[in-house]
Amino acid sequence: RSDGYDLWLRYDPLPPAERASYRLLLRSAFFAGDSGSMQAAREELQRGVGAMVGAAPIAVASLGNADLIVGTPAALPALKSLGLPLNAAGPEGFVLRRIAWKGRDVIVVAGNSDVGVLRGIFALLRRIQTGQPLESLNVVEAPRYALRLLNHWDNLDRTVERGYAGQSLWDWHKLPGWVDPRYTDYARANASVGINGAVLNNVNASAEILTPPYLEKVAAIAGVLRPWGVRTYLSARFTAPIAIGGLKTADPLDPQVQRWWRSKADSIYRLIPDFGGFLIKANSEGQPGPQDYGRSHADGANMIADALAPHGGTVMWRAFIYSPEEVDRARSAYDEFKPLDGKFRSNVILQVKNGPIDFQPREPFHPLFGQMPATRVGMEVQITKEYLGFATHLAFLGALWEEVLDSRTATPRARVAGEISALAGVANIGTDRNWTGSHFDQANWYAFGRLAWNPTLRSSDIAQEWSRMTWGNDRQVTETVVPMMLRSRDAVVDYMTPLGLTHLMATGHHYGPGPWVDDLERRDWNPTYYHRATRDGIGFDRTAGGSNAVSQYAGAVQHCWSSLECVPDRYLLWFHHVPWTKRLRSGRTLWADMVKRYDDGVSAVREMRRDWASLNGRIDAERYREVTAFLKIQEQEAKWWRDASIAYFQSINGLPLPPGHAPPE
Ligand code: GCW
Repeated sequence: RSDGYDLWLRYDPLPPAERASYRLLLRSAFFAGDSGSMQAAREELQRGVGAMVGAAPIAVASLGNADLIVGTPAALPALKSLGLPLNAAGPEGFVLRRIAWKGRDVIVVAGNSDVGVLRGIFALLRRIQTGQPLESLNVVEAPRYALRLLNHWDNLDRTVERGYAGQSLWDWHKLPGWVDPRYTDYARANASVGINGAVLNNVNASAEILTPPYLEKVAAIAGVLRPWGVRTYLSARFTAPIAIGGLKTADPLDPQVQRWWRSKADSIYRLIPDFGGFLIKANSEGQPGPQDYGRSHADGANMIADALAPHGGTVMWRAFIYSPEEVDRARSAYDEFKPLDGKFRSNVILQVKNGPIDFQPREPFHPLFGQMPATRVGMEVQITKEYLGFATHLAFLGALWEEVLDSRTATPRARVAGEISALAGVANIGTDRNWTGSHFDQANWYAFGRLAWNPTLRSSDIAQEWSRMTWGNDRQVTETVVPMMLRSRDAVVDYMTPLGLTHLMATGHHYGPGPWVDDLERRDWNPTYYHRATRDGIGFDRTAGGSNAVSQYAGAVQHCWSSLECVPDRYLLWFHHVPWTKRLRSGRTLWADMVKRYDDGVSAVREMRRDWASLNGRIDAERYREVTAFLKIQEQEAKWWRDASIAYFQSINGLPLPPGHAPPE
């Protein structure tokens, strides 16, 4: 298929020589067990190997003549004698090993659970897709985080908040009577990268999702996702006891309210025994919450956590709060939640966005990471590209997430990745044939899953895997596509918000430039609030002389970012208000450097177009054409960003354009 429906699970036929060598290793397979997950594993193996190698492994009923042995020690006790490192695989991981067994060389795919085995099959298929040898296979993997979740911002009318890939996948109207086969392909894709949960509905939640008719629909989806190791979660509206329960209050300390949530949880678990839990946006952007009743975020989260606890469910309580009264929006979440450290139940995860503002092309990491030692903290990233050009701009977010996960927190060795216990990604998925609105945005879904499984993976390796699986193993294609992907996010930063600028997008939809906007009802929504440009300088002073948001960071980080000498250029105007004439590390003045970066952003996109054009004929025409057209849009809009931003800032600082700057076309 060339419409992108198959995502990275294309299983294109391999070249003849490779086919022959893989075929010898994979003629037959023995599967221990017949659970839904094992059936899924068997079918995926047969589908993948069949398509790539030309012949699917024959399922055999005895071990003796199998090339491939697949199962758990519980289902196949003989696995216990092989000395496999299954302890290191944990409940969801796997072991892949080529091993001599009874005089024959076999490939073993083992896990401690059938879902682990399924993930092992996907890992094996990925190796075949990317042309890696299996002769000395010896792998053990376990996920770094127990919760690796997609958050769908899907409304019940099938619109998707910040969705750029069509309608919501969930066809509520036809559920539960009709269960779209697409849900299975969705689950397969998630399983292939290790995503193990999905919050089905928007955090700006309608209470209706918790009514019995909707819960039956949810249960039907959960039934499809289950064998693939993906648990179902829901966003809950804090005032659901009023909206659908007939109560007069949603006060978390009110016994009737507590009872309502307990019985709601009980009825959900009767329908969905492995239900994952609730995601909650409370007292944020107009959503109701415990503070409406004079209670704290901990009171609210704990009350719902107590209702889920008997069933093993989790509450993910979002830390995304801010109000126009704050001195600085970037300070809000830390100021509110830091004093609550240690006050949350053990089945609460505080879900914190990667940066302190809002999914911008670049932000420093959120100051709550590493500073809530007595709280489980999860990171929320946005896979959908609300502030990064929607679906047409190519921006590989693996690079963004790698940067955040890798950021040093307090001590030189501590990294954000080590401070969190869950990763959530706001999904970019919809009913478009290619799922994500563009072919390259599939890479962001893929990279999210891979990093949630293993946050030490390099984004360059992830891009390489994805490119080979998606565009094929042609070396020239890989060597062109991977560098395009790796520079793409910095290009977006450069043409939208260089040097630590942030939140300059047009109002509401957040598409295109709007740095001049200054008349919104909430001051903390105006771009001028963020850039603070004057005739003399630009940037938000977050040092001790300003909002002092920098004091929320620990030790060396605080020290460095407070100082103009030490702060990296990429965060310069995030933390400092700097004169236009100040010389930067480049030797250029701030103004000249900024203009240069806008130019660089445009040039980078122009080069991406040129590089892509060199692949004409090496990629199927349908996908080639769409990417070509999207890159053209991106170049036009990169110029729009550059020209509008430079003209606006010039209208404030009155400075001439630096020499060498290409005038607007
Ligand atoms: O990024 C902002 C978005 C809102 C979103 C909010 C949030 C779901 O503009 O659309 O609402 O963040 O994360 O809650």
